[in-house]
Amino acid sequence: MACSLENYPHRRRNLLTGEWVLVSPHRAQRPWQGQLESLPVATRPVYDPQCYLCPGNERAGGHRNPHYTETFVFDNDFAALRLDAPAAQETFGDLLEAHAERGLCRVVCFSPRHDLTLAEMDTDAIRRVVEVWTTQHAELGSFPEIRYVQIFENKGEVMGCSNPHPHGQIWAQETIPNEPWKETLQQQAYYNRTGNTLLGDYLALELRLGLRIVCENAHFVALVPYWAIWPFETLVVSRRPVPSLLELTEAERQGLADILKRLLVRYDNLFQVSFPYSAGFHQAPTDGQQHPEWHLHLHVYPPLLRSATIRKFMVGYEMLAMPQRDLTPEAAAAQLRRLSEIHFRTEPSVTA
Ligand code: H2U
Ligand code: ZN
Repeated sequence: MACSLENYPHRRRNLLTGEWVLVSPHRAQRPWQGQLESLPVATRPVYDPQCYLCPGNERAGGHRNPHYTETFVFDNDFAALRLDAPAAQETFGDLLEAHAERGLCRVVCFSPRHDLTLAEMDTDAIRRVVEVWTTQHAELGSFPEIRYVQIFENKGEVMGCSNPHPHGQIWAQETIPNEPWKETLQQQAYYNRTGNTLLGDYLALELRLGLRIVCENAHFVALVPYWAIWPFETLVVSRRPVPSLLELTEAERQGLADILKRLLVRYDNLFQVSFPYSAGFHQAPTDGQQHPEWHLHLHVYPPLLRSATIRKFMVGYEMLAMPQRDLTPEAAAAQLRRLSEIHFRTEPSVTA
């Protein structure tokens, strides 16, 4: 069953935030005379003496990286949040309000290899990154000041990533930020009403409909959400309703590495380019409360629309009114589903 509104402008509700997205399927064919953005597939050296993330190199703050061989985590030298901020606030009547925010920022190098991306690393190496995310989440979440841990990656210059060396970031802070806060409220309301997690029931429905599934394994499913905003946006959901990475079994952590590998290879294959995106986990707050309503998931927000050089811009209408998309989520899922899970840059000799 396809969406009964697929030929007409319509709006869809985002289950996780309660917000709406405008879908205009008939516009997908409109002519394009705008910017052609070039994203060359550059070949990079295995080690770059100028890179501040490569093993053994000096960083901007004067610290020197160890000669790490797998993953490496360090405190961000230009952290947006600090633990030593004073507990201060400022208000002007009920009009203006500000509060000091304490927190910590870390950088996670995924690999010593300057030339790889997560999509090009093997599943065992991705699994080690999953382990680091998990232990970092446990460590940062156990600080009494920290109520939310945001693990994310900006990949590609187009997403504002400053360095091609494969890495992600973790920002951990005193309050629950806007996006996970909206999701907390939506998930709580649903859980209180039904006793099930919102994403557990949503996933069961998507598996039954089969329209928006991209790939799956025994523990995780990658799908284009019904309410996707970005053209090829995906949501990776655990089959078992767990609040965070901390509750995953060993087999589930392996399953997460496997689904990431397969999804990211598909993305690279879509336009035969190292696919840019911002991605990150949403998990239960680390505020000392039980969060049975929370269901671990990963959002992947890639900007590309039609080719390696044509991206979706979130501008006028989106900035002023609401998110809007042309390509339907069902069409995007069908395109991603058709792709190979063998990376387009894999040399035949390497796979043999
Ligand atoms: P991006 O992934 O968005 O490019 O960020 C890389 C981070 O690395 C950025 O937050 C940090 C920047 O502050 N960084 C260091 O901590 N040390 C350095 O020597 C350079 C960059
Ligand atoms: Zn490097």
